[in-house]
Amino acid sequence: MKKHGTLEYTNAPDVTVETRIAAYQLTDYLERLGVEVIFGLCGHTVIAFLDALGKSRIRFISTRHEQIAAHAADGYARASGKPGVLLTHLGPGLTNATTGVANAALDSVPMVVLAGDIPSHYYGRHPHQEVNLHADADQYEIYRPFCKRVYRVDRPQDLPRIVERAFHLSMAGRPGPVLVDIPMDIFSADLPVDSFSKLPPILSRPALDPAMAGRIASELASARRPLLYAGGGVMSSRATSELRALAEALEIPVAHTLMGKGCLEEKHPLLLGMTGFWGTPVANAFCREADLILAVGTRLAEANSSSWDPRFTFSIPPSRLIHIDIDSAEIGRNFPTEIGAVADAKLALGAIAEAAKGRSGAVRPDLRKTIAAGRDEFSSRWDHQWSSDQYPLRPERILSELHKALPKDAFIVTDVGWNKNGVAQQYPIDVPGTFITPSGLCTMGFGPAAVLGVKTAQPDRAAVALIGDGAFGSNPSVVATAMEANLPVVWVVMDNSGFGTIAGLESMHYGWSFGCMFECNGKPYTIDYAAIARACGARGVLVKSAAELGPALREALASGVPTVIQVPMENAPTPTPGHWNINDIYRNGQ
Ligand SMILES: Cc1ncc(C[n+]2csc(CCOP(=O)(O)OP(=O)(O)O)c2C)c(N)n1
Repeated sequence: MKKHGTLEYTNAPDVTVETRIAAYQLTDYLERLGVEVIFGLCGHTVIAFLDALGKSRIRFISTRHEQIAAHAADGYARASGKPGVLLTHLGPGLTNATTGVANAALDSVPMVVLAGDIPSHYYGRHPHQEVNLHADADQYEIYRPFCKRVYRVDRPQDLPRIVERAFHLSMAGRPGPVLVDIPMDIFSADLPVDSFSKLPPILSRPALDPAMAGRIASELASARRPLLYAGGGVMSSRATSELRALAEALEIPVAHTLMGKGCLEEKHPLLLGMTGFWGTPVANAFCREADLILAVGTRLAEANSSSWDPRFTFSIPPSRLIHIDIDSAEIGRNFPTEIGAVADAKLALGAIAEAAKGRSGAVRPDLRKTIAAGRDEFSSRWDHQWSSDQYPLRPERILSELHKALPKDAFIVTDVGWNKNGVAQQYPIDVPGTFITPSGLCTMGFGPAAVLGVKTAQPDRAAVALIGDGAFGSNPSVVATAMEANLPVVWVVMDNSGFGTIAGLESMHYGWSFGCMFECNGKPYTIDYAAIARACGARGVLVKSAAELGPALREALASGVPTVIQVPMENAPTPTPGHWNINDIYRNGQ
């Protein structure tokens, strides 16, 4: 017979063990794993867990929409190096979070999603809020295409093992999200007190074997125009000093992807900049003309590779490609690859840099001068705009004021639109890891929410979200969350009264921006986002001249209060030195 707090096993009926409710054991375990914070939103399926969470040392940051919680968990993971943890209710709670979890997946960000589900004894009866049109208790399948693993916990005794696996898998190999779908009765089940005893293993990352490191170093040393190409894997494995050591040992220029920005400090004489559609001409030209490219921690994705069109960024062959990535599936997908290696970027670059010691690379006496001239030529096209006084502001003036006002180690979190493209192309990032941006899924709505997680992870450093009005308008409740969680972040809203980037694209091809601008009764529709912030109890500033922006930023950073700075801005496009195949697809029928 079952007594309170004890459990009799059917296979060992004589043994009575001391038990404790699973939810309390789970939060104890999460504490032991070092979980400091969980982002999420409540529902009847998770309040048993919330009760335990509220009595634990773990912070719970409650958002007004699950997508915000997911992006915040993502931002937390990027800024802390630890898995982000997300809590959702079943059905609409879980589906609301999909975009944020998929965004983390496409950027290889570790995350554990704990989702409530229907009571397990109601499997097959299609209870309240269940997704069940193709199978019973099926909601976890929604996450399959973008999670490394989706678990549904069918028995209480499986919960400890599955949670341990989820944390392990989220970090192992290529990081990413793992779903643990928990029927609500399992939170309330009794489990023997020592159920959560197994911790995830300390992981050794895969290294590059010394023979291969030597071979790659020798190939780089004997190439005439070698190039290093750094992706997000270089940043997430904290491999920037190894990258620099290799580049300097053999005097090799470095280009990078969107997520690789920050791999070398901006003034480094071997830094070319970002490649691709929104990249820089000099980075694209060096990539095209390289005889050997060592690509590390990148999937050579479309935007960074100018839709793989050999006329613009990579021309492989005749360039030869060596590709190192933690995920074997990425190697050889888009370009013929001479050598592929599955390894951690830090260990691999460290080993190649070590093997390069004592060797010398191709003699290119003018290399640094050519790079500097290429960078200067490109920046001369727009750097005069950095001091433009025009109102509504030029976007470049917004970057210049940010650069003057922000400490070097401040986080700059972008969304999609001019903010992402402009920062990646034109804004100096000197401290690795301070540029946080959505790359793979490119989710509008990421920036305003991710900055909350970044600030949670790094409360002593400034965190600014540079975002469009489209993104901010999609979920302004981030301000309420920042107030409740006491997160003094700054949102700089680049306000062009529309989905500006897409408006510009449509206008370029079709001569108008139908469906892309904010309008009311045929007139431009502008929202007072600063007033929304004030209504939430936060600070809200509407900038009325270019000169006001700098002081507004400094006051916001000093205030210790969440602040929205709304900056009316011209919808000027970012230069596009590369190519994007979509521009070959559009056809104007009239
Ligand atoms: C969730 C989502 N919906 C749609 C898009 C397509 N999209 C890309 S950029 C963009 C416009 C963003 O507008 P805004 O935030 O105002 O920035 P701006 O382009 O004006 O700089 C849109 C809608 C997207 N990336 N994500």
